[in-house]
Amino acid sequence: MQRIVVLAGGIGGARFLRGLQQAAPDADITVIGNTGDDIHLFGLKVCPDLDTVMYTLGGGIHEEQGWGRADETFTVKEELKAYGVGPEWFGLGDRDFATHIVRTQMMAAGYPLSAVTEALCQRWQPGVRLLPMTDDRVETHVLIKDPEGDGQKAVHFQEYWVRLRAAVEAHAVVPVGADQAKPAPGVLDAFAHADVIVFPPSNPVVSIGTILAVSGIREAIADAGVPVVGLSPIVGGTPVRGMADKLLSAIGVETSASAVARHYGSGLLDGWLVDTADAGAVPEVEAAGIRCRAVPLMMTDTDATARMAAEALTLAREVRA
Ligand code: FO1
Repeated sequence: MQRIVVLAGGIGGARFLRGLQQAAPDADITVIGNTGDDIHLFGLKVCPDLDTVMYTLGGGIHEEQGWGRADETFTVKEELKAYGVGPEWFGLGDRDFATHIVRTQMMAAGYPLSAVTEALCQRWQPGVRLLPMTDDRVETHVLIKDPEGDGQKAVHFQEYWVRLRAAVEAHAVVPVGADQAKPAPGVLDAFAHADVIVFPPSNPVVSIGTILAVSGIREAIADAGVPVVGLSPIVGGTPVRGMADKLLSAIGVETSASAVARHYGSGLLDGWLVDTADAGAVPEVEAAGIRCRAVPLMMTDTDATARMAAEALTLAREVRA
């Protein structure tokens, strides 16, 4: 059985995984989920990326939105608002609240996040092994221009992304705590026993970049001795979804399919898929020592996504040969 390890952020990673499951129904898939987006709200621990993967693969996601639960209601949020308790800018629905309550309760009882995630997945049966990148606390902060002065100010990633809609200038992205964090149980083992490691078209800075920042993870991938292939989240010079361009600029990387591949580098990546619109970038990526192919990369539906996933697995076989 083919063992595939996938590094995943939220919506992009989750949708890619659904295609991968269709393309490789018999594969043993382990997902290393980003937890740098996690936030504590109303005394609860919220893990947006883990939940997005779990709900998407488990059939509970709000399909159009890409995050949160289907058939959601917001009574608790309205009641909190009536008490003057915010933040109002982060939309937690009633069904979603239950997940955060269970998680927080289990963690207060001493269970690590990895064990809690496994317990939550008992209900959702996502068909993959979902591991948080770490059980330790890591929080992505974005350094922005202080709107109330001339200086700079660090805000939580969710505040930058959701409240400020990435509309303010970002100077740096810091995965606070990542260098001291240890990979969660099972993560290093998954890399060591993988047949292929995949970077889906997730955000290269705050999703994949944060996972790679956890001490030992980048090295474990580079040393795994198996093909590492990625899919570009940038098509025709713009992010397929989200605001990845803002964060790429913050870390000094151009918003192009080729620049993202070179940012990961040939020390990490063996193969890279770009969209057919970026076919011109293939020689540049190959010159950087990364095998590159141009194929359609729009995740318009699960069939199209499955074809992308199949191309990634074919590229992995090619680089192994
Ligand atoms: N994204 C939004 O744009 N607005 C929200 O109010 C919001 C709430 C939210 C609640 C739970 C959850 O799991 C995800 C949520 N997201 C929301 C998505 C999230 O902010 C980001 O898209 C990810 O963290 C980036 O991967």
